[in-house]
Amino acid sequence: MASTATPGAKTNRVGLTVLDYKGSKSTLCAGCGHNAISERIIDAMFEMGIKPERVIKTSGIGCSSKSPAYFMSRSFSFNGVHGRMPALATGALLANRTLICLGVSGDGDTASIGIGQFVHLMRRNMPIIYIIEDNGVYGLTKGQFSATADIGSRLKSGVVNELPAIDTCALAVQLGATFVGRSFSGDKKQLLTMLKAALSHNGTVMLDVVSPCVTFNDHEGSTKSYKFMKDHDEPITDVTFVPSFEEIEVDYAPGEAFDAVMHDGSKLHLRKLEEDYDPTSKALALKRLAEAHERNEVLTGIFYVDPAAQNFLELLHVTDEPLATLPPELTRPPREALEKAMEELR
Ligand SMILES: Cc1ncc(C[n+]2csc(CCOP(=O)(O)OP(=O)(O)O)c2C)c(N)n1
Ligand code: SF4
Ligand SMILES: [Mg+2]
Repeated sequence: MASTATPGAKTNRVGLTVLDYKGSKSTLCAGCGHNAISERIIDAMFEMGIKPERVIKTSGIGCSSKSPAYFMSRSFSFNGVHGRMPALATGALLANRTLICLGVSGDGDTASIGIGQFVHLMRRNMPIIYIIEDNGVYGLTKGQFSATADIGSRLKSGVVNELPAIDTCALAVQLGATFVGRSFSGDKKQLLTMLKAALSHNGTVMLDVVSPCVTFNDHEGSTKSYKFMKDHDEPITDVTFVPSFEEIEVDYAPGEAFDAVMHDGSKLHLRKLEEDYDPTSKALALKRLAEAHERNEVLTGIFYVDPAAQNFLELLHVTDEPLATLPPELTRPPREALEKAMEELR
């Protein structure tokens, strides 16, 4: 579909303007971190020149899960049952492997009701970009603690969370996701770069994005507030990403950098802010995440990446031609084949 935007506006490599990536007007609260994430998704898709019609947006239930309505109206979208987005996304990708799947979830949707689906998605290395818009509460149902709320965190009412948080990044690394990072909705540059790199990855990308809920969890005593993130954000890697269609020289500092060539030829450059940090080591990623919790820091950046791992569709030898568009004679066995099979069972 051609661009519908004003003539003369800046276009990307597929001839679309940023307006072609917009969605409906947001009904979320003004200042909600989820709105900023939607904006970064629009920018990343536009800058990467992704055709909106190639994208399927999947989500569960929550303010976060409503947000796909507010970007990329021209894409496919399925707002499913609470915590069941992984099953939806898996089905869509199995039916049509040419789609780019962007899964948007919340910390409640993922780490509470959806934890069972989440863990199995992570261990399959399904090619999906899974974003948790993480505010530590169930925003849509008026701000109860979720399972990512930090121990000691306090609600406005004074209630203190006495349970330890589930670290979705540590879980994803341990279970087999091949691109795992954390960012902050208020860090435009880092989040945009991570989203662009995610679009070149051939496997599960799990991004936990701290996204303050201004209505229920942005006060003193919350560990998911704008102020807390400004004071405790500790980047572990500085991310630079050069898409395959851009020939830009990046000045790499030898010994302090990690470079990964993604499957489409794009380059992911991680400047390691700690000299001995190796983003290909699961053990190191888990150790640093655990240490960060002890130090009350929120570690951000890409913690773990494996650009060469086989994804789930490759493992299953799914046909190159999408199952959804294969002709019936290839997907439906003829009557004789069925009769022969029945005969063999007699
Ligand atoms: C099966 C089911 N159980 C419970 C609910 C109620 N419910 C709606 S949204 C939600 C939690 C949303 O929290 P989160 O995923 O963190 O999204 P946020 O609103 O914070 O962005 C709950 C428990 C529901 N809709 N369906
Ligand atoms: S209630 Fe919280 S999470 Fe929901 S839209 Fe408002 S600020 Fe965002
Ligand atoms: Mg939430």
